[in-house]
Amino acid sequence: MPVNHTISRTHARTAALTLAVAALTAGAATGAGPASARPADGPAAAPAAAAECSDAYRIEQKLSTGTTWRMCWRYHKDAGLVLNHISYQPPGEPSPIKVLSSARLGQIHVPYDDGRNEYQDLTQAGFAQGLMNLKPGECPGGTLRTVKVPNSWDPDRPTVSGLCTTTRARGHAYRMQGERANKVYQKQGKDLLVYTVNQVGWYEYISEWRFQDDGTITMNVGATGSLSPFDYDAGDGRGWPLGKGAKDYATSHSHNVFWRLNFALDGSAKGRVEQYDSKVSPPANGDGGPRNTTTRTDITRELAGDAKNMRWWRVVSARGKNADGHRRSYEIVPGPSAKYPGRGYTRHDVYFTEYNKCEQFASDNLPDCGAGHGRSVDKWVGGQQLKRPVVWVNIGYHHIARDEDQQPMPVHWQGFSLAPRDVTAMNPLTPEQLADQNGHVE
Ligand SMILES: [Cu+2]
Repeated sequence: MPVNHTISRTHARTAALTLAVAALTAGAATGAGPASARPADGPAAAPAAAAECSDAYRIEQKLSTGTTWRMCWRYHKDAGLVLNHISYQPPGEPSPIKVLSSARLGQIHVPYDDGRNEYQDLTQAGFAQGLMNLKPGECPGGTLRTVKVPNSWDPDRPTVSGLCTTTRARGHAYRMQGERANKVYQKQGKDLLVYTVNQVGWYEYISEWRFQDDGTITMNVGATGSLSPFDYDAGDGRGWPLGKGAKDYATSHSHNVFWRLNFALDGSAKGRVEQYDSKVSPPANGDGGPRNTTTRTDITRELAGDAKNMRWWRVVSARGKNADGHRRSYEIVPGPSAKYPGRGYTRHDVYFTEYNKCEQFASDNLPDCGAGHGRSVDKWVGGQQLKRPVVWVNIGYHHIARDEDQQPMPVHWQGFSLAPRDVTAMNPLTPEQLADQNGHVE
């Protein structure tokens, strides 16, 4: 949130809004504007599950490939968009499979390299209040919903047309040459996208949730808008020169984004966490090739985890198995991350904490949780037994500005995925002709 703290928030926002409007106009003039939107779809069909929310707060999308995603949404005064009761129903699955009870951002921490500014965008800088109105062209082919912003600072805009749900082609879901040369099995994947744009100072964050027809969920935050005009002092004598010559130095900074996930696989908040590590050993005495040994560690107590080569985690259902008799699980697949060692809470890539209603934000936690209860996620890893694990994922991006960042700043993305592991017995998009190819195939 690169806005100088001596500048009033209102002033900064108005100025940034003007820039954003200018940017959209420029985009349209060069033919780079988004495609025009279709009329909104009619009301969604009644959900198979009990109504966990009213129609206005329900998102239900059957993708053209046959997979249906269902969820409820609400808008939190600090966290912004919250997705609840998320379920996945691939073709052939008789009922929705519950995945997450809640998913949202947990914080965006923005420290500047010169040590002079450090922002907590969700809890101190008005991230949720900065929800932006979207035009239909910014939600191509989709539906824009009206969001009531709780405790709106601006009485003139208590509601914002700010939530887009739409679908997008992903390219190949799979391709396979059949037994006969003239037979190719291929499918083009489709995704449901759910996103908002939130302005914080001069920046605009696109919070995107992507629900794929193969069960993968990908969450990304994209930062765009513009660099703050007040951060060209490069107070530490470094930064990167933007503009002619070497006069204006943009101060480098990090965006450390946290997501907070409450799993509810098969409808149960209980779940096991497992960590897998693989170790490659060199060939022994010229006998064969290198060997790779994978070991599982059960994470039974709260953990601050560090990503590592050939390490991964999964959350395993306490209740459900797929048709092969294997426990359903979701694997955490982190995207590229520049881990920022400057604060205790940014030192680890993933945190598994036992559910505590009071623990809401990864840093600068807002509720008063009582004396001695820390205010950031690193303090909540206290050795408690994990029965109802909450997963916090931290993905960092070190932003050293470049000439191309003006103007507007191209979107830079950071995020991670949740990949289904044994949620279904086979590829959920398997064509009928290959449905018997499960396990060893002769
Ligand atoms: Cu940045």
